Amino acid sequence: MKTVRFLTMIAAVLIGAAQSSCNSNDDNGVQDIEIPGVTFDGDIDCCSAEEALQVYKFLETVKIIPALTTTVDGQYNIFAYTRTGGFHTGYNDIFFVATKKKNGNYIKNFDIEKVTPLMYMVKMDMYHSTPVGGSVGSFDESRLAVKRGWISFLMNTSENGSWTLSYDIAVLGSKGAVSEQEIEVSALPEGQVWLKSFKVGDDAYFVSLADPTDWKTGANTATAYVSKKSKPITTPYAQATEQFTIEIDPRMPDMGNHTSPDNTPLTRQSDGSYQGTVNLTMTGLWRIHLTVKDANGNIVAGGDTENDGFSSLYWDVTI
Ligand SMILES: [Cu+2]
Repeated sequence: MKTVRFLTMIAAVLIGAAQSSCNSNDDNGVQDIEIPGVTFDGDIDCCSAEEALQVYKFLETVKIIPALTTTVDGQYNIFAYTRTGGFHTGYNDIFFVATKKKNGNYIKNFDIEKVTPLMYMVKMDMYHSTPVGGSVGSFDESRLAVKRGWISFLMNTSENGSWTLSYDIAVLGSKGAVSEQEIEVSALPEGQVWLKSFKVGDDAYFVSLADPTDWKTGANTATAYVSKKSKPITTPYAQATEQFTIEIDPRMPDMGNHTSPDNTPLTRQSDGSYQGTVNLTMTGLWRIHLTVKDANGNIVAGGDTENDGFSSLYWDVTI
């Protein structure tokens, strides 16, 4: 009974905001409900109690985005989360969880597809999309019921324009969608610039730095994605198929542009991300100058000396 009660409590936590509970019959306001098929081995569509606990614990580290939650076929709840419960310019992880409406149990096999952010630009009276991760997959081995994707927003919401987000859902044979829900994209604080663009011939590329908020003094793994602007620009910008190398030169512009040792270039990994090591020797503003090379080692972007003698293509990260 303990496990069943625990899962029921998870359901109550997840659904609580959206649904008022009736027939509360204990002092926690948690209902004792029958959960068919749930035993100490868990739910066939989800997880063991331990796996469910891992998902539950993870969800305590993120915040729900109410506008992006929905119900499919009256049977399944789909919830979307980010770290902050909002979005900002540059790279954002977005997480999805599906539950059974009747008992709150997580569902392992569901698909989130066609994640489509769209910005309406008021003055130009036109729409454009932005870089989006290739596919929404399971977050990791211990949390298969959490799906993760990412969106890197080119611009923040302002009087110049606003964003909507849409996505399709397939869950246990049912299909649903979230359609053009308005979302707010805030600007990053001063000293944080995580998204830059460059051009190669007629093609525009975007280089998004992922989650530098986790960085500390010392060696950090830098993860980035290179995306290619779509034609038409209302199609989400997919990851570029070309292989680049991103060389980094971190400098502190407020401290005579001193650098740091032991940085390694970001190279393309099997999952399509780019990874390298950035070593930051102290706290403060770091301007990470970039030189992008193609597969043959030719410089295709950055690598100039137009910014105080350093590449004019750079990310800013303040730690
Ligand atoms: Cu825009």
